[in-house]
Amino acid sequence: MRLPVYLLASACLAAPTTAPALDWAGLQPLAAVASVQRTAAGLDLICADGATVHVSVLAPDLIRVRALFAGQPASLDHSWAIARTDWAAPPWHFAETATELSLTTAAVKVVIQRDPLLIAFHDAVTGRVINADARPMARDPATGRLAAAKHFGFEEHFYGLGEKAARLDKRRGRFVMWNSDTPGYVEGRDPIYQSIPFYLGWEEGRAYGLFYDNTYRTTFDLGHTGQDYAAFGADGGELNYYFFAGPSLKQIVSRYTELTGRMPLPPLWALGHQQSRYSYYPDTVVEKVAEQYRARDLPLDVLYLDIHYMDAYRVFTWDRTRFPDPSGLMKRLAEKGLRVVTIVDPGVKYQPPVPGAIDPATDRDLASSHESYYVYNEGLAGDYFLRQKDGSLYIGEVWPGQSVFVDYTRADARQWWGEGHRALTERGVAGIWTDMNEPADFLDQTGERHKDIVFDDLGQRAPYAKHRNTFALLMARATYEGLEQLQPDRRPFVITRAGSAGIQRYAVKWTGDNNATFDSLALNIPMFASLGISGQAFVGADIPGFIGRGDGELLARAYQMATFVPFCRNHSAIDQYDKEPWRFGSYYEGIVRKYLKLRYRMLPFLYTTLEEAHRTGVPLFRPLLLNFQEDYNTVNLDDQFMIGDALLAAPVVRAGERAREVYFPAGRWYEFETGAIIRGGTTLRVDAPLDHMPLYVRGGSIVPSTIAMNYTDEKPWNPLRFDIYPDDAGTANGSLYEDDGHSPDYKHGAWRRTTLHFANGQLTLTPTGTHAPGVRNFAIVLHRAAAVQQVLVDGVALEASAWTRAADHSLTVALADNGRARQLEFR
Ligand code: MIG
Repeated sequence: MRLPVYLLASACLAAPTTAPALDWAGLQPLAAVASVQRTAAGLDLICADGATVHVSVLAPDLIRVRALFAGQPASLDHSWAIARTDWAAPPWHFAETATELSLTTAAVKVVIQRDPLLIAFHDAVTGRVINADARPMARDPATGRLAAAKHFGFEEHFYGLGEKAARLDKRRGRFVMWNSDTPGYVEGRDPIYQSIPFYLGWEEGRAYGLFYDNTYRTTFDLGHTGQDYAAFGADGGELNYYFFAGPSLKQIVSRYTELTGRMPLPPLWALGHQQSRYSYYPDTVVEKVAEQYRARDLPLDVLYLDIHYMDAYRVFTWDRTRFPDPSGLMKRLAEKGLRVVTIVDPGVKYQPPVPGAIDPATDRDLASSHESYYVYNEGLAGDYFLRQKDGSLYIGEVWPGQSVFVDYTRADARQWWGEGHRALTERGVAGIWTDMNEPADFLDQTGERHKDIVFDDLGQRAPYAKHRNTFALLMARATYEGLEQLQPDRRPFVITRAGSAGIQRYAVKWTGDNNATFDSLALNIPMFASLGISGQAFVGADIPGFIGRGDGELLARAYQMATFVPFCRNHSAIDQYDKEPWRFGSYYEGIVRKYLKLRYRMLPFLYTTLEEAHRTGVPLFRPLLLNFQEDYNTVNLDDQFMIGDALLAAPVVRAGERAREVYFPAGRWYEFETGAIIRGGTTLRVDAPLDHMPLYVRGGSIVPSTIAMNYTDEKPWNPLRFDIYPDDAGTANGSLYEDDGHSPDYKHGAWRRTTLHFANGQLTLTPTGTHAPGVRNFAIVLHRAAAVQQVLVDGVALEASAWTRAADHSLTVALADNGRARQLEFR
């Protein structure tokens, strides 16, 4: 019997790896500035050695620096990461002295020292140095290696870098970007699946961002090797970075996602609970899972089919024995309110046809493919597969055995791959799960065996070293664009493991093969928070963990945390114990049910914060620092998080723990379950029995919610509830975003936003937009309302029967939604 490969891989790769230090030997610094040319967008510095450095202004707070070293081969000024290139340079002015040049916008002053060539970014208003070169940028002419070094602040903290198995604050860390299949990773393992070369620096409350737009193997040394500098460098490509002047973290993330693109809105059901395992088959087992969910009154929106649904792992086929009638299966599941997401791996079985065999004209996905495999044949005919320098096909090994891979840098290959998903969508598949896209290869997980592969890359014939990290991005792009074409009336749902900068435009993210352990659960918080501030707002991890068995306690704690994690999916490895919510007995199942019901009640809030992330780039799952940027107590807070501006969760992430410390930033907080008030600016020890996750609402919030349900479109949001939690000044604000939940019409204005403002006992509720949610009621809940004697709606006093008081001192007013602005007064 063959051992599961991930176990083999984890056995030999389990030890945390240490990234190599940035090696300055052989690197030649840029020469001094010899002359400068002003362009519409900025400055071109010409160095004494013939190098040029382009400093361009994209926005007042966004500056691009691109160095082209002497003797460096010319390459297209093109990046697969960048979504926006049409920046209109805002006003800026230029000044020079004998030793310095400067370029000043409304936000930032870029000061360029001529000799040696050092760039410093100053706050244009205060003059404070935001960030400055510690050394001139450098390149090794022999190898093409590049490096840049910045001053490392004694009080500087670092964030971002996408998916890292590391804590929130990256200070003193060293990280490498090289997409890697790392099953069973633990804290410290580096690199893992994704490469997002974007970090944020924070010093005394003020932040900046830096995106090193380079997809080669890059290294970030954030004060690890020494405290002389924070450095970054790459094995090749260009020294090309974008500097975000800040000082607001939210503004930086917003700009970064303007540059690299924002997450399109996923369908509402993507926020529903999802169940997977490696693998559910045959179809009768899938239906049993569905039946159990409904019989047990456990919410579920999505079921996953892992690699065994395919015919011998051949992509875009179905195993006819296990799934004789996929369309029928999906129809029956749809009647239960369930959708199906199927896995799609990049490896295409290398299978030259048996002589004389021909592919059938129809139902090719269901036909026997043992003699001829249409996907291989078509790919070969189109010449879409990756080849090596000598022209031979690259043949690696993944689940189907010998396999070839697509060159997704080619538009025609992407189009073809996207179209291939028809085999799934026409049977009723609702979303696509792209796995193994680092790309994984059982023959070699390091990339060494692949180094002679050539990518078309807009005709540049670029090396593998440039494109390992873009592979998942471009495969996800092909998938997303394919789904858009196949189902123009629906929002694509694509989930990915690997990725690089810009991946959020095409796919949501789960954190791969985590462990069913408390350590792994604890790591989720800094990982999701870091992914969020690196542009990926829709993230989650396998619940309660992919590898290992876990137990009821872990399951309960994992679901408590996942209540407010965007992607909420239970999954388990092939040879592991089952992990569906009922597998550990009714006590734990009851806790899971309680929290899943809470999640569905909170859908209006989750969807509203999701839309905010789509529109602004600011993620829903947030480190406290993002909301309390000046609060030093949040710089390395790894075991609490916020959802949007309003909710603070402090899940238990340690076995056996039944109470924990919670840090409350300044202000008023409400305990979610009791409405009790907590004065912030302190750390408190709070009770956390196994059936309870400490959860709080920030005073000053208005939180939308609705009734519990078992799948997202089971019931309309009726009544729609708004909880008002006044701050110390008696004010509160909030909003609700709604649309049809599944079509792309939201892009063309088909939405409704209700804004709520509460002050001096008066609530105004103002809907805008064209989406019509239908007939329904509001339940308006004012917390700490013991003193209220009378409620007026649009100036008319309500009968006492129209409002109720609860033991937690809240007062609830029932009200029909008449589609118009409303005014409530609490006297
Ligand atoms: O080497 O498709 O991360 O979620 O169940 C294992 C089988 C390949 C890895 C994914 C995991 C999935 C599994 N895949």
